Amino acid sequence: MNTILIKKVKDRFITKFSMEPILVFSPGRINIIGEHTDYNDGFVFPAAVDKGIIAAIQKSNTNTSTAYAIDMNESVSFELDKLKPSSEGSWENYVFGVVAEIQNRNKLVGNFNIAFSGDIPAGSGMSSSAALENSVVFGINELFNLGLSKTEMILISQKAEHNYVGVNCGIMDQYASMFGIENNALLLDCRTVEATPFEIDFKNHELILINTNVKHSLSDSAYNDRRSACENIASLLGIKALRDATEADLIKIKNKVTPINYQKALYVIQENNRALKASQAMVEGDLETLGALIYASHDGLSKQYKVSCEELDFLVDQAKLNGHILGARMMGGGFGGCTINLIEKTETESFKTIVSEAYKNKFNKDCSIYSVKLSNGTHVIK
Ligand code: GAF
Repeated sequence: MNTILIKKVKDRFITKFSMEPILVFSPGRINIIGEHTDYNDGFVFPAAVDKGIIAAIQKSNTNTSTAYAIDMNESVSFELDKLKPSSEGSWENYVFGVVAEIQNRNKLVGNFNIAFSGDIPAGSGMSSSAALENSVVFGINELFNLGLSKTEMILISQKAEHNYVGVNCGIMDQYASMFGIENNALLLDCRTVEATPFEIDFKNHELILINTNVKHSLSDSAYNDRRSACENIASLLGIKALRDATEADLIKIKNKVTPINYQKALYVIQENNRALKASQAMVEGDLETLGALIYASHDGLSKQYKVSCEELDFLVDQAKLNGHILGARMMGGGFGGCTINLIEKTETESFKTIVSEAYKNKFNKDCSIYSVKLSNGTHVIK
C-alpha cells in the first residue's frame, strides 16, 4: 500500500477539517480478458490492483457536507437534499451521484466531510472512477452504519456513474474494485454478479501495463452508443442480452442490422467465449492459449468493436514483433489508456526500452510502463 499517499490524505483532511478521519482504500483494476462483455450480461476476468483511491471521511458538525479533491486542490460544499448532477466531466459527480443513490434507497446519510487522492494514472483505463465511487459509498456506509452489503454498494456506485456521470457502464469495474482478492483474478459472471477467484501464477511470465498517455474525446458517448447497439440487437433476437446469443443466432438476423453493428454483436459473442476459454487455459496452466486469446481479443476490439486507437494498435503491434510476449491487448473502455501484456519476465526490461523508444519515435510522446500487484478490494485502512 502507498503509505506516503495515505499519510498525505490523512494530513490534508486533518488540516482542512480539524478532525480525525476514517481512511478507506479502494483499488483500481486490470482486466485480463472479457472487454465490453459486462453490460451484455457476459463474463469478464478482472483483478483489483495495488493502485487506487485513498479517501478520508468523517461526520461533519455543520449543516453541509464538503468533498475535497486533493490533487486538484478543489473543494465543494453541498446540501444533501439539493443534489443534482454538476456540469459534465466534473469530479464532484462521482461523490454527488453516490450520495444521491444511497438516499434513493431510503438510507439516511448525515452530513460528512471527505477528502481523497489517488495513484491510478488518469485516463489509463484502470478505473479510477469506480475506485472513487466505491471509496465514497464504503466510507459513508462505515461512518453511518448503514448496513449496506458489498453488492448493494457496487450497484449504488454503478447507478451513480449512469445517472450523474452519464456513462452507462457495466458492473465489472465496481465489482473488481470492491471484491478484489490478493494474488487473484476474478472470473465474474455479470448476470449473477458472482465470481470465481483464480489464483494467479504466471510462472516465468508476468503482466505489465503500457499506458499510451492518450485519452481521445467522445469515448463516453461512443461507449453508450455501443451499449445501445448491443441492447437493440439483443431485443431483435428476442433475448435478454447478447450473452444468450450464439453466432448461428446472429446470422439469422444478419439482414436486419447494419454490417457495422453486426460485427459489434459478433465481437461480443466471441469475446464472451474467449473469456470462458481463458479461464480454462488458466486452469490448465496453458499460457500460450491464454496469450493467443488475448491477442484475438485486441483484434476484435480494434476491427470489429472499433474502440481501439492508433496508439493502442501500435503498442500491440510492437508486442507482436517481440517473440517473448504471449499476448497483448487494449484494456478497459478504449480510445486510449493502457495495453495489458503477458510477457516473459527475463524480457521485460529490454522490451520496456524498445517499446518506449519506438512509441516516442512514432508519436513524439512518452508511454508509461507499470507492473501491478493483484490486491484486496475496498477496505478500511486500520
Ligand atoms: C469501462 C466500463 F466502466 C466497464 O463497465 C466495462 O464495460 C469496460 O469499460 C469495458 O469492458 O471500464
